[in-house]
Amino acid sequence: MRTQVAIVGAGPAGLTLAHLLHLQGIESVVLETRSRSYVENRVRAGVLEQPTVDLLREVGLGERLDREGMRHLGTTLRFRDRSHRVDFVGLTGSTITVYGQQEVVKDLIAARLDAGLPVEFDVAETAIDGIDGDRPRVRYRKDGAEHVVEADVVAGCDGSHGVSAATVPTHALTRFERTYPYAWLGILARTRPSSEELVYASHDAGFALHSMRSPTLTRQYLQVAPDTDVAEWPDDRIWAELRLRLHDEDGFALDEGEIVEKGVTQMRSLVVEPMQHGRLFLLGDAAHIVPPTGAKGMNLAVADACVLSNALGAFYAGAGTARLDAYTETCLRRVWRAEHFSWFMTSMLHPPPDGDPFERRLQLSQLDYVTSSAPAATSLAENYVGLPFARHWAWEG
Ligand code: RFL
Ligand code: PHB
Repeated sequence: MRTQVAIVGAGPAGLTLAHLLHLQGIESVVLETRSRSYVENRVRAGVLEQPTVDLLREVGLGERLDREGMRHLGTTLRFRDRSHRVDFVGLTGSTITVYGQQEVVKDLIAARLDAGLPVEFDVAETAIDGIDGDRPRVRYRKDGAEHVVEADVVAGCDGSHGVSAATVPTHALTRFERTYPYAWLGILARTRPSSEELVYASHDAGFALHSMRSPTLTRQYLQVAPDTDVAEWPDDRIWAELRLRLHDEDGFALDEGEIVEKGVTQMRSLVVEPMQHGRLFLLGDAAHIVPPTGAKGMNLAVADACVLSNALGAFYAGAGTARLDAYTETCLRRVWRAEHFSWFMTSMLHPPPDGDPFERRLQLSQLDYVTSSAPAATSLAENYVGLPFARHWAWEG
């Protein structure tokens, strides 16, 4: 099989890229190890930045997002039992939209299938070769048969455990990495949200986040030890800990309901540089990981897809490889800003597991500052709602 762009992975990065390429008349093949129903039901991120929402609308994916997405004008930071609102609209003029990642993925898959373009689900043994030449290939197995896709370019959108980054010779990539001494226990619960906006709580007993997916479904997280086994967390213990950590002196009342999903997520920061090698480009979690506290991961994946599709648009329009050559540099500016913001939010909100009182006082001072100083609050809000991403479509000349 021959195509222009072979895309490995059907998460937000790969599916957004395929959609943006199609709009520019560029052909692609999308290969995904999991089934369609698995990727459409995988519970992950929930916050879309303003620039992500703007892009999705601009490329015809705004209809259900505008109907079902929950637009939030601000968020609450809670510490020392007091709530402090960060007014995104007042400080920046922008908002965020709560809309599950799997809903974005469903919309992207539907758009692709509606255009009569397939996604190859359930592929196995994906392997990439020839990235140093101008005819890279992706091999895979499906239904017992071997397949080969030959392309001009391979887009590695296969997340943090994929094969793409591992295809690049180790001496050609540098990894910048940090792990944190805690993890998140996440739940989905059938109950109405207890607050109109997200609540980030930094309690001495640990961090907690109250979030949501719909008017009847909440998504909530607790800081736990990295080696936590969910079996140690029966429902009663989870609700007791959420009540303790989310408490505020104004009487925040936490609604409880059936917990329909529980999982532990490790907290990690990682960037690989460069984000390209020969004809292979890395996007999204394949190139960088952020801890979820800044709600940036899915947004970065969409931003990378936007940059690469713009560069490929210029390349196929005969403008040469300058934009492709600049892919890493263009993406990394935004990536490192999001890495810093995610690290900053994470470090400010999670009390140190070793109980270090000096560090805890620094955190409380920083929380006090970002909720009482307008310039500090504006900086937090500007990063949270998302900085604009550069885009330039081939069709705009
Ligand atoms: P994905 O979504 O992991 O997609 C990669 C896809 O590649 C497939 N794959 C392969 N396919 C073919 N061949 C192979 N060899 C393959 N190996 C893997 C996988 O099956 C998968 O379908 O990466 P992508 O597209 O880069 O998207 C990144 C986002 O998924 C991720 O950054 C976010 O979910 C992170 N994240 C959040 N991001 C936000 O923007 N806002 C949030 O509020 C937010 N909250 C979160 C999060 C991630 C979390 N977890 C579970 C890690 C909250 C949590 C708890
Ligand atoms: C979520 O709703 O899953 C969510 C919200 C905000 C975050 C992380 C996750 O910072």
